Parts: sequence; C-alpha cells; structure tokens
Amino acid sequence: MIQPFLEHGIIRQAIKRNQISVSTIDVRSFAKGKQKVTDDKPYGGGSGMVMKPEPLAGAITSAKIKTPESKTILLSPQGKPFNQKLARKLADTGGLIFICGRYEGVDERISSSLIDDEISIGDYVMTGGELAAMIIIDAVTRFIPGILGGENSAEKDSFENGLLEHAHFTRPRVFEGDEVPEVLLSGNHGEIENWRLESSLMRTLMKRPDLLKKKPLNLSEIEILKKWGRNIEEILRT
Ligand code: 4GX
Repeated sequence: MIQPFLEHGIIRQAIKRNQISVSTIDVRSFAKGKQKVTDDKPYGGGSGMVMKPEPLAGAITSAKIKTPESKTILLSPQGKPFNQKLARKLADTGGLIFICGRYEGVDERISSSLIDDEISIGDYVMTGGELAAMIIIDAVTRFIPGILGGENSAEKDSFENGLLEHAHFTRPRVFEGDEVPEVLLSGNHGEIENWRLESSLMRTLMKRPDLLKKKPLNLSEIEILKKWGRNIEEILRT
C-alpha cells in the first residue's frame, strides 16, 4: 500500500532529495512459526481478532533501534484528532514510527508500553492504519523546511491564520462567460490583498462558520464583516 504513495509528486521529490526517508516493516516477519500468525482471538470472547503483542513488540523495537530519536505513534479512532497544528508539531520531531493496526486493534499492553502518542485522522473506522499513516506523512512533509517554495510555504495555507484560503483564478480571463474578478488584473497589490482577505472571510463564514467563531479577528477583518452587515441591513430595508 505504501510504495505507490512514495512514487508521486512532492513526497517522491522529498525522498529523492533526502529531505525525508520512509521505510516499511512487515510485522509478519517478526511472527513465530511456519504460519507467521500475527492475530488471535480476544480474551473474554466476542467477534473480531486482536493483533498479538510479541510480533508487534519485535517490529516496534527494531524500528526504534534504527531511528532512536523517533516518536512512536499508534493510529486509531481512539487517538487525539489530527490537524494542521499537530502536523507542524510532528514535523519538528526526530522521526516518526507509525503503528498501523488491522482487525479490531492491538493488544492493550503494546499501547501502554511502546507507544508515545495515539492519533486519529477522523471519526470513522477504516480497515487498517496504513492510510492514516500516509495522510500524516503527507501533511507533515509539507512542514519540513525546503519542501515547499517560499511563495507556497505551509505558513500561507488554510488554517494558518484560522481562515480558509481565498478563491484562486488562472487563465483564461473569461471561462464559459465567467470573468476573473477585475481587481486581480489591476496590478494593485494592496487592493488584491484586501480582496483576498475578503474572499477568505466570506468562504470561511459560508463553509466553516465553526472556524470563524474560534478565530480572534483583527481590525481589518472586523471592518469587512461590519461592511457586510451594513450591506445586508440595507438590502433588508429596501
Ligand atoms: N484514524 N483505524 C486502526 C485498528 C486499530 C483499532 C484500535 C488500534 C486500536 C483510524 C482512524 C482507523 C481502523 C486504524 C482500526 N488499531 N486510524 N485500526 N480513524 O480507523 O487512524
């Protein structure tokens, strides 16, 4: 599952330039016996299987020996919610070891002894932790210095200022009768910045009002919102 993810786009480039490195460990190679069994029935009964502790402990210990500075993260729906802030924090560690469980989960004694942190990418249940690990690798890589160009830096993204990104346009100037906003062609950088802030605020208000409620607003943001308020009142009066 992981290999194809490493062969495209910015992740591939980052690996080629030795800015990140990713390797995988097959837990089955740490399982004993001819069958290489990694799961077993849950104590106490019930449906589903649990990942046995010994092969996982072997795999995690071997990963920790290879990258002693790493933090070990268990992917699970019970983990702390992953977001942009956590991505930035994880980019500033000495490496990450992701435990990708299958079945109903891993033996509790693994979580309590060998795991530094438990992370969830969202409130839904997947068939394994691999996709979650890839999502985290992807978002964290964008914060590694030198990965994104200065203009495109992760600091300029959505969420960095608590707002969604402004609308974007490229050529042609007219597409199916729909024109690019005049101000973006004006070359007036002050006005373009104002328009972008207004676009960001509008999109956040319409699509993610929860973000706007959390955000401390500065003076120009408050001015824009007041202007909309006045416009709406005028429309309602007339
Ligand atoms: N965000 N899954 C893990 C097995 C499991 C269950 C409990 C440890 C404890 C998920 C998520 C996720 C499915 C990965 C269950 N392992 N991972 N797996 N949501 O749904 O990260």
